Amino acid sequence: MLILLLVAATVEVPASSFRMGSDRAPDETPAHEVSLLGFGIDTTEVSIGEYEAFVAAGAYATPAWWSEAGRLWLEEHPGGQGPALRASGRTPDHPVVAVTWYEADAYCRWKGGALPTEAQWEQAACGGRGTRYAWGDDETRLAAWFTEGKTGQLTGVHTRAVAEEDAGTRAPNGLMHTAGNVWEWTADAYHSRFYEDSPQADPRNTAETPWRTLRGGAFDNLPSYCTCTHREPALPAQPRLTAGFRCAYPGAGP
Ligand SMILES: [Ca+2]
Repeated sequence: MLILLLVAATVEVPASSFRMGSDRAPDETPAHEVSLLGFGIDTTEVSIGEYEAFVAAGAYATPAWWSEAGRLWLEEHPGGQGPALRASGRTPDHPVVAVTWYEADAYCRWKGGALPTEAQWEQAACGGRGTRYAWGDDETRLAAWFTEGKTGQLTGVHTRAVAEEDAGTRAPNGLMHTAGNVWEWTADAYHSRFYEDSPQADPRNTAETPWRTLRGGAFDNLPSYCTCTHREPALPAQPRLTAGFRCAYPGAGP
């Protein structure tokens, strides 16, 4: 008898309020109350196989699936970084990397969703429990899970498969690899002082800044980069070997 270990495709996050941010870093302050409509979010990071299915469906030849800014980017980069760099020697069940914000955004549109806002990502990962990580505050779980890297020097793309069980680092709602593995693009423009006057309901920073926000840290980062609240600015057109994404969906999911 074949027994399959199934990972639910999406996690449903009901309408909720939670305390966003922290007092640990200037761009995470002030911690503030935020309310969100219910949404669905991918349980795992998007895998190489999932992304290449998007490519095979005509991603780079179908401008209608892209944002206006994405279409401008697409004209200059008709194939993205290519499948070899996106895979970087790994099997298709590992998280896709080397995709720009524009590509991640287009993929999520194609799936019927969008990149999660920073608030959605933070709520889904830590649920306003006030802990540093999805599972609590114990950094050693992260150290046990990521045995390579942690030097700040990128020596290779040392990810784990997106659905590989991870020694107690899942969020209580089932979300996987919010801490580490790969950074995850969010919908928000990055501004270090956004929390000082951000909207209380379903916030998303749409300001014209050069930056977008990455969340969650990657395989080569120290645990302090992998907390639920850490915010990392990144240029949307810059592909990184340490960054991927997951998608969010209106309502309960796709
Ligand atoms: Ca991650």
